[in-house]
Amino acid sequence: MKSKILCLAIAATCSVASFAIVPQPVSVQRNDGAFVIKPSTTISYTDESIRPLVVYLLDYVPVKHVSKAPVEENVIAIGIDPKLQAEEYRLLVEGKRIEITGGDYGGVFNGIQTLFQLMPSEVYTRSGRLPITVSCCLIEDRPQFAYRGFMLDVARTWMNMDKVKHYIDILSYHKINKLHFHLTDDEGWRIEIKSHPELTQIGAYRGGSSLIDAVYGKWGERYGGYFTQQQLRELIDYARVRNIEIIPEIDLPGHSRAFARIHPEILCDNPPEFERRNNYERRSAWCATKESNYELVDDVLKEVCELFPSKHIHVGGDEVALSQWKNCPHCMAYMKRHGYTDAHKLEDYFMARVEKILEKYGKTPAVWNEAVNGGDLSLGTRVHGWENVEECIKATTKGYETVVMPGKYFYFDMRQSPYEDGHNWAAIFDTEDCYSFDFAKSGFTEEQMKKVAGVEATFFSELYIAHTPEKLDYIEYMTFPRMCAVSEIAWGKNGGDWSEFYDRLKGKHYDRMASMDIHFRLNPPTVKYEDGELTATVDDNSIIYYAVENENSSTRYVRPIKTDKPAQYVFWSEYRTATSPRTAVPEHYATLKPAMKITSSMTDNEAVFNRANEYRGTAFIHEVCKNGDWILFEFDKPVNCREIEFITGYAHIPKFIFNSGYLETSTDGVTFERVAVLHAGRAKLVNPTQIKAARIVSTCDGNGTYLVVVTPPVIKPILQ
Ligand code: TNX
Repeated sequence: MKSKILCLAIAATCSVASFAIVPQPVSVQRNDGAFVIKPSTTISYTDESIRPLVVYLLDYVPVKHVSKAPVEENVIAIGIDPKLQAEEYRLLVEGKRIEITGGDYGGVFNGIQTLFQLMPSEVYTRSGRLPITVSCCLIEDRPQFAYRGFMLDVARTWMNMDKVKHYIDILSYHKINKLHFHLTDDEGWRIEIKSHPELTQIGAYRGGSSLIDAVYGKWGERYGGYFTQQQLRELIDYARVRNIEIIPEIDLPGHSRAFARIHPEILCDNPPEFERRNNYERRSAWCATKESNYELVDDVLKEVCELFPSKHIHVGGDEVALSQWKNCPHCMAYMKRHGYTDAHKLEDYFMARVEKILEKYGKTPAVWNEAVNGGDLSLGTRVHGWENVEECIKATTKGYETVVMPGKYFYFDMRQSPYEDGHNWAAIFDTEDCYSFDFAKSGFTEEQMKKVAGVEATFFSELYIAHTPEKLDYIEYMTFPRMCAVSEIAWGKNGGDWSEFYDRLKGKHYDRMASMDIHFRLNPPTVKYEDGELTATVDDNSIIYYAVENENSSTRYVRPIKTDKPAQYVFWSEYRTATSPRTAVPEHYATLKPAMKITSSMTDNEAVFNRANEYRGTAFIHEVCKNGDWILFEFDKPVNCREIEFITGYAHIPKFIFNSGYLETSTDGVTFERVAVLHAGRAKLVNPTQIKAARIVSTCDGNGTYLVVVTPPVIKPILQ
């Protein structure tokens, strides 16, 4: 007799966990028995519009037969039922057949993704192995939000076609349906504009002979790339098959330094001292009042609108440096004529002109939240609320369709624990923090929720230009599994139960992600020191390794380590394609703060260094470094330690550094000896003795930015 276990997704202790589907479906009923997909199985379809999904499915499940006529048995039947909602689906697995019925194309696609998650994870490797056994079940499912997005910043870190396609694949496996494509920014222009080939000829490359400043250690080398319109069409089609709409972004009127290096005439007519410092062009915004600027914007947007089928075109509107407009005679005169006292009004004016251009080409703007501060944009505009929750709520209250993406939960360029690389301006947050996002607890009312289009996660990549060459797997480490959490929120989970979700993640989804070839992040091991023994544990199936600090080794951890110096051990774990950050007992991170004084050839203003001298934080030197510039650290008493690291730039943000240079030290404060070259703006000495002074010397002219940051040296005590 067949026993049926009714199992709604909300019930905690049912067999849903054994399917461990991400994002979790609305309802799952598990039945006895299984369907076996064999080479002889047929894929049948009802409707020409879903024919691309047959081709898609065959790539993962290469059965021998396809039929447009109905087939009764040994079949995977896909079809559309208009009674279901957009993107809704019903997946029925019985002993004789599998049936996927979607409300539309997207619904069928979503059903196929859920079917994949009922299979062994190898399905994602497309190795073509059959038979595949699928447990019988009935899954009925639909998304809460029509907008489930991810933003990829290819302007700062160049990614080629294969990488973007890989991203489209892995996002679509998580039922993400919008790719916000950040194509232009200060550091690069990545979209071919046929009427202005110079934009990509020059703007797509940094360094070497390019007008675009190199960033971080690639001075002599011209590097980068761009998408031709033909390639973009290919990506649009590739994404469309996978139920993803690509929404391009041309960031205006700020974040336009790359454009302005090629067309300086777009900038305001600022006084010369305002424009440049040591050859560094400070201005990045289009002048709001030059009429010719709107013609240029029109040239660009015309081609963008022709190319991309999306109704919305993202036109930026974030972080406009208003000081440029406030110091421009034309902008000031315009403000005076119109009685404006606030320069934000000029942004409203600029964006309203852009909206008119889009309208002409049948499109609607999407913008970052600052662009609707004044409220001149029409209510058809879609707002991306990024600064914080309040800005999202404000936009919904004004009546704008809003994509909720406050940095605190959705910005994956934020580091995930204190000692990892990455920004921290919004928060330091990991997958668990991300999963805790809750609309109601964040203050959204029911009325405001009606204006929420959905959620979006981002990866802004300006920090990862730092890695040589651009380390794309680092982006995956930053993105997954946080993206899995966002996929659940986007699908409908609100303030979900972390431990239930984490069980699904590590139970099955880690294997899926590994088979998807995602280089994701694991939680770090928990490290404890008790009774002379160091132990490390993990809460997943990963393998633990350890190393003695500053030794180039890696040993598998199998049993507690007896030691009287626990602080020198660092631990991490690995699982297939995934890795955790390194971690250690708290004493490992303890530092000494001996009295010292910092001076530099770049400034004689001692106050600049006060914070750093007292180890309360960083010092900002508002100069561009030149070859031979130095920063001198003088200690009141000679320092002995097990490790000392001298750092230019922020410790966890590889920018504002001496791009190249060396470190010299002195035991008497008078004679110096060169002891190390800078790597990534820093140099570390192990077991140094009697350091009375140290000097970092630049061998580069400029660092691609307008300042140098000095972080106090990190000094680790000798272990007793
Ligand atoms: C703010 S988000 C920006 C980006 C940066 C990001 C870094 C937004 C609209 N502007 O230009 O890359 O912070 O987290």
